[in-house]
Amino acid sequence: MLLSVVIPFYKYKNYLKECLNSLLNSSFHDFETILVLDHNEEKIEDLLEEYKELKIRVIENRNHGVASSRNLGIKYANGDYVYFLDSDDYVLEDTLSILSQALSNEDIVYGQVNNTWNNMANFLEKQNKKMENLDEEEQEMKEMESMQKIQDFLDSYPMKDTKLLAYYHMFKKKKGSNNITVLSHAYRRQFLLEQEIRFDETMKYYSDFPFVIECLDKASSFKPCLEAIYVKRRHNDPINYPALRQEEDENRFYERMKSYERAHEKTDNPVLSVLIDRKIINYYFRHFIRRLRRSEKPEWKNEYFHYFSKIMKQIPDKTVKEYSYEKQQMIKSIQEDNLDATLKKVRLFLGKKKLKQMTKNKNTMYKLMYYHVYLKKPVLKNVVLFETFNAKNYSDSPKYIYEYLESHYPGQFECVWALNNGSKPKYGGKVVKRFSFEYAYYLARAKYLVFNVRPPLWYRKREDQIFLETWHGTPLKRLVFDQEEVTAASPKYKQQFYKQRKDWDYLISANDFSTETLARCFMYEGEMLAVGYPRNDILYAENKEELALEIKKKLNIPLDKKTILYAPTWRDDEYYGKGQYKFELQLDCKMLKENIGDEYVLLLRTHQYISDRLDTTGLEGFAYNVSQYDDISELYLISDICITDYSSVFFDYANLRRPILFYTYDIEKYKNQLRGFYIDMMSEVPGPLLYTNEEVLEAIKNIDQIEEEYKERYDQFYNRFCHLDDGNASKRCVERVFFNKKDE
Ligand code: C2G
Repeated sequence: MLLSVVIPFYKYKNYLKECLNSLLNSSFHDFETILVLDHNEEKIEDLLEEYKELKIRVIENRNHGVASSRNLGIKYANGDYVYFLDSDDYVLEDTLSILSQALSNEDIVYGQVNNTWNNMANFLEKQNKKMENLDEEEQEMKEMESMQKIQDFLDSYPMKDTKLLAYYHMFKKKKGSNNITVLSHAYRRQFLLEQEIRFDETMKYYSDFPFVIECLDKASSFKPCLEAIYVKRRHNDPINYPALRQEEDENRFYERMKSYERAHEKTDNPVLSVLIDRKIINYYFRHFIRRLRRSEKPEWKNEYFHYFSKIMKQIPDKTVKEYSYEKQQMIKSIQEDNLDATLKKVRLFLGKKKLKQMTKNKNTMYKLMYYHVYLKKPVLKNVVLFETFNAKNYSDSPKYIYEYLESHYPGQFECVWALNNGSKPKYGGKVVKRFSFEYAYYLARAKYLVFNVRPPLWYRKREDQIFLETWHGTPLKRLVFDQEEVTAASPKYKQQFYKQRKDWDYLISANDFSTETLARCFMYEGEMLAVGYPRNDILYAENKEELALEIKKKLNIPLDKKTILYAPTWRDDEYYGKGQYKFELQLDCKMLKENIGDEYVLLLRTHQYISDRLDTTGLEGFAYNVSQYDDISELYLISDICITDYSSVFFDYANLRRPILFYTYDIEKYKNQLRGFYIDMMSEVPGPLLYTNEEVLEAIKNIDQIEEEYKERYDQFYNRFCHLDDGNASKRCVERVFFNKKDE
């Protein structure tokens, strides 16, 4: 047998499934799978059954820890080579096959790690997109640069052999990870056994480092196989499913130090020794000084500092001299165990760095003012800052809360709107541009903040501020902690959300379903305002016919025709860049115009994330692009039929009890790959799912029949999701938040 794949398993079965799946789909088969169960509480019999083709050998580990599990793997392996695979990572279809072709007699054949936050399907899709957008010239330049780096490295040492190249690759800094890893390489089993190389079982986090150093020291032959990609998956939910590297632990610091000491003990090789020292210095500049400066834990300035000082002291001057004068000075201070001097230099160093960053980007100067000036001034008692969809428009619940405040308590509050689209709030509220000095000022000093999405990440909640999060829809698509994969947002999304939601004093919920779902998927513990949606108050206005007429006139659309609103949502996987999503209209407007143009007009409304502009040439007098119109609630009022897909739009529109059609041409992909839903669209939504333009046309033509057909389901839906809305949600919300009144 050529290869033994050793998988230590501690927890998180879902990841393990993906890992085993990747082995099953491997194009190479001459390997054995050794699964070492380490203190496993999750039952995995079903997985063993599902992947029985892999003939997994299960070994129970009684000692615990990844180090001892891997050691057991070495002990029981039968293959010529041992390949370590963590249970939360995976290999690509051709990884093992490429690797196996490179295996001959070398002690170590080294592959390459690719870091990702995604599962295999999304990882591959992103890789494909990258390939599609690849600029060949740019790529060539990059390759040349990296070749040059290797050459420079090799030239800087007098010895010339394959070992040096292996050192280079193993020590190379990689985007997203700075650790030396045992992963992605194949180790000749006899080499490990003869040299008695094992993982240090007293270590929980950093046993890789000394292990790899010992291998590098003792191996007599190496071979590169960088095309054999190992995919290291980072956990996007460090709150509920932290990876080992994300776990908080008191012992982490000492263990890290121990790993440096052990690594040095394992080798006398001068090149390796220098490389280890550079790693230590790198840790000092990248992590240690920041902790030293900012951590509230006293250990960093006491025990940790003195301990690290001892380790730094052992680094020879020759290595220190490779660094800039300023860095050398900082290294010297810690080597002398001088805390005050170190702190002084560190403060200056980090301050300069920050200033450089700030001045490089003048646009962020307002943040400097926010932290250093505005936050230091007292909170302004009656000031309220409103923002919807990152200041993209004047709409949603904040608008209705604002208008209720202004109309019922005129002059009592100073209301400020963050708005970037030139809209003017009713009652003449003050407008500031998002991410301006004024914005930062109000963010720091307004007593009340009313937002329908999250505030900027740099926002710091003050004790006497009151934050009202209105959110922006009843959830249909899975959100935050209910989402296994986060494909659209930053990989740190869950972690950030966890922190940010602690700032919310109140969260609005539109119905009992949202109360339960939002509390769970946001892990929200603050007060839930189950008051209905302020943004839906207008749908219950007594003068809604009058209002509808005014809105139609404002939009310049025919008054004698019926109106269809098409309001789809965005797709997580179709984007140009951050927050800029693509949308290709799949609705055949031309065909609709020809068939129903005499009776209807069509309003096209893309989601606020969409940056594509719809083209309505040739559709004049029939299709109107209302994507830039501020408030979709007003559009609901003037629409006789609403067509949507997976947007929360239909939960609100149902308040009008008018017909809803679902144009769900990509439901399979959306449901399975992109998001997953909370309710069953097939059986629970208040209208038919339509997959083709012909079906949409037919449904419009037979809308009375559809209304009749879906009547019962519509009623059930209305009772479940619209039961709190009655036109007084703003009132209930304002009384609770601004006047501290509680419902009896
Ligand atoms: N919206 C709009 N026009 C569209 C789609 C949506 O104006 N074409 C507005 C509606 O007010 C809708 C809100 O944006 O309720 C949220 O849009 P969704 O399509 O539901 O998507 P998303 O922004 O991902 O929010 O809990 C709700 C979720 O957070 C969904």
